[in-house]
Amino acid sequence: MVALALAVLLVVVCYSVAIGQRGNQAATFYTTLDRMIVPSTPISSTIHPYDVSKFSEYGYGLYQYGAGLGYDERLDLMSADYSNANVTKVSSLLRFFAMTDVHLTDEESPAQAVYFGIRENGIVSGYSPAMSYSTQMLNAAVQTVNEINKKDSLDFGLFLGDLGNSGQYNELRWFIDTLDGKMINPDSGIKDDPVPGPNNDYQDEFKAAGLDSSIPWYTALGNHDHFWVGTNPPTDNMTRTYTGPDILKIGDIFTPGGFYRSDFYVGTIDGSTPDGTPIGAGPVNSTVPITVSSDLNRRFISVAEWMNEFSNTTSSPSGHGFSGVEPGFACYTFEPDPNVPIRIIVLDDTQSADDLDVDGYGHGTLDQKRYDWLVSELDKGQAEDKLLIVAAHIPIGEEMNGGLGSYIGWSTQAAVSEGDLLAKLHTYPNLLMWASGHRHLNNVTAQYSPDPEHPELGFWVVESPSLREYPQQFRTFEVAFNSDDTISLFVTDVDPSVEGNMLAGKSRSYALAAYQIFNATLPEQPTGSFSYNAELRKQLTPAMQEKLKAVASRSSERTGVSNGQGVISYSSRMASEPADDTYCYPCAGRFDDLGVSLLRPTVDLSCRDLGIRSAIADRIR
Ligand SMILES: [Ca+2]
Ligand SMILES: [Ca+2]
Ligand SMILES: [Ca+2]
Repeated sequence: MVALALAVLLVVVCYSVAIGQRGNQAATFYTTLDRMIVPSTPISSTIHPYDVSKFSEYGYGLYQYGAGLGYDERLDLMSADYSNANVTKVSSLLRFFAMTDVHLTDEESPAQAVYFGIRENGIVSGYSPAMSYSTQMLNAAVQTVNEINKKDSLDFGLFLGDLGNSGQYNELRWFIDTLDGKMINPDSGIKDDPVPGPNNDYQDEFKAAGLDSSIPWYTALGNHDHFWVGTNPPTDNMTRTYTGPDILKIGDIFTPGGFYRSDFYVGTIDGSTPDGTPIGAGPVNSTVPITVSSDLNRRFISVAEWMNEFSNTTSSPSGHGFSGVEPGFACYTFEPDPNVPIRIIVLDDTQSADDLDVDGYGHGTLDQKRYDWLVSELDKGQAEDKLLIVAAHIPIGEEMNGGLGSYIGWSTQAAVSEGDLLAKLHTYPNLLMWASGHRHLNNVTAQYSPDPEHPELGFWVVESPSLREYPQQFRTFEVAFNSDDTISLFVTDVDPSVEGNMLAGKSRSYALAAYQIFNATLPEQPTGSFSYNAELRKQLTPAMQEKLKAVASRSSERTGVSNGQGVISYSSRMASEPADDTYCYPCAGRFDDLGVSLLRPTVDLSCRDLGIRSAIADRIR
């Protein structure tokens, strides 16, 4: 105990020094480079996720801050004889943030999925006590982005889908209005005030900070943005329940046909209670039906309506990418900086409502039209010597050999198979990254070049974590040009600052508690934490090397490299990390979407075991 206290004291002292070293930069934020959340160990595992009042008594949701996590240097994609000796960063080309799986939730809706969280062996995506605090957590994250931007300006922001939880109009409006800095009323139905007075409970109105107006933001479509709780297109009857007084009835959605049955009331949250007590959930034959105050703002909206809503905004750009895009076709491209040859390809890789129901609608997919569009954009970007980033809700190449493929793996109904799509992507040397959310994980996966003679045909798949589930992080990205004409992509996890923000602080604590209750056996990532920061190296073609050399010389005049960010230290790299280049982190545990952070312990799944290299080699054969 004394040792623990000393360790904590030491950590605090170290921070004071670190803060002092920041000098006049007035930084009031911390990334996970600076410090990480260290959960305390719960003393009981018998608690229910809705026993909120007992959390602290039983040790749930408690944490301290511990040491920061340095960048893991990932040279996986480089040739075998590559030497990193004396390589330095020459220029920073682009900086942005990505936030995903925010899951803004109208917890008082009669058509969420509370029952699937509170029943025996429930899943956190059905119910988490943090779900009532989703707008407050987004607001805290936006404020944290603004602080980051003050120190090192960001070129743009990306939201990678699942902005709302269940395709409701009010959930989407809360999202856009929070980014716009409007008044937010996170209440629905009749007005509640579970703790009398302003600014002291999850239903109170608040003025959102809004994203700094210098940061344009863009968004991709997620499965939760246009399906019932991300799982299925709502039936007509279900759509009616969204705005009515009666609690939705449904069957076990994890069994065939369950979505169309009426075995359970999904229940809802009593928005008049301080902790958001679940009510009205359970089997139809043993549950007394309840009603709620109805609300037309809970209406389910189509993809076209969802896209169109982004024009009703006061932040830039109007439409947030969807302006002028064909209704319902949620794909577009943009170039964040006219001086930097990088193009972002925002792709809708969610399922369509008219797809066949093959174990739900949480799969990744492309129909022929979207695949053709993607190929034409990649062709164009390659021909124009642009570096390319695909931003899409669902990652690629992550579920190919895993046990969760039936729910969130690539669809068997897609116009292009996952293997064929990967093979196609490996024909574009300018493809830097496929950036995604969906699985609520921090994984970074090397998609190796199929041709050892051309390492530039490899690219990175970078997943960003959810703002709903612990560890409730977002990522910053920096694209940098190096002295040996390679590219480094720095990916950094950020915990939203909750200091001085009681409601966002509750969200974090409750999300941690929910994690500890639902997923108590989830192993920590190999870094010893749930965060993952990395420098991802990429080889360029000779043509791109020449092009970026010219850009970098102009850019270094613009941004400089002597701002303390230019020299990256790897001294904090964990000694336990394997030294060979075939490892990666995707497999320590996984979150099954359907929103779902349902843990399925994955025992033997190191990347080596998954055999990503050999899988690609097999495809080439
Ligand atoms: Ca609410
Ligand atoms: Ca209410
Ligand atoms: Ca109140």
